[in-house]
Amino acid sequence: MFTADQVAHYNREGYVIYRDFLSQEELAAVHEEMDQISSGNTLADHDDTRMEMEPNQPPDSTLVRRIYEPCTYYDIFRAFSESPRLLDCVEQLFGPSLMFHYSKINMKPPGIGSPVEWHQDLSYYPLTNRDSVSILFYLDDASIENGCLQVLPRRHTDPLLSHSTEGFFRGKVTASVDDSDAVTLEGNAGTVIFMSCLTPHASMTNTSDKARRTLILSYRAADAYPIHCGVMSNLVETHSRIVRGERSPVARFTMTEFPIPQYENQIASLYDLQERSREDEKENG
Ligand SMILES: O=C(O)CCC(=O)C(=O)O
Repeated sequence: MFTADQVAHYNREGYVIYRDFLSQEELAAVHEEMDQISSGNTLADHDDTRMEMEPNQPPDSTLVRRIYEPCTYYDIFRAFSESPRLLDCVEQLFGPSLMFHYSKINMKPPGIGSPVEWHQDLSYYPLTNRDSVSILFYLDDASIENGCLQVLPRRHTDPLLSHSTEGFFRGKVTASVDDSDAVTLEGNAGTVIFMSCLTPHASMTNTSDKARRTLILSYRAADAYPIHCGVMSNLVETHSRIVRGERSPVARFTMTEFPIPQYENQIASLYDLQERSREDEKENG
């Protein structure tokens, strides 16, 4: 459970840190499962329905960038997504009826791990209200050098920032970002960060020789319904399920308008969208 101060911090700042949430035993079990999932996959030959590889490595190299939807495909993570200890915290934020939304593991391997530019998660999946949280579990010690999370505090009550140019979704904030008050969230393995879906966040390339793996789970209030905007909604909703309380008979609206992400070519991951956008910016000066 959160303390009252932690809940107040989340509501005021748009994020809160919970240190030592995971035990050493839980971390060891999760590490073993991740090793098994990744094993045998190379850039040239991998299961692209389950994972994305780091692109800048030789074809026979094995660095995974992201594991897709672990809480759908692997029992250990699914059990985790339904653990009362975790849901008690989410209930303190959004009340008794909760939907699990999606999950992923970002691997940020040593020396190469891709950067993540400033973005707000809600830009990817329009909802009728803002009661959605992204929960990041550090599975390794996370520092500036290996690309820990950075957040912009107290922006989660503002309108959503633009993530599009020329009518197309770029997967990152496209206006200039004032990051002078960015907070760097270093933490030991086992630390968990609860972050509003509207809190802008980013992380740098992993320049160290240490991995920075992070499990990310998203939940929302049961009355935060998805606004349907094509294939992407279908993809993300495949994984959603009620994990506590009841389905809501009504959708609660707190937004009068919501920008719909339009994909230029085909649906792409955050990494691909941001990479493409960086290349376009270079080409166009
Ligand atoms: O892995 C990270 O550092 C941040 C990831 C993130 O923001 C995302 O995958 O949406």
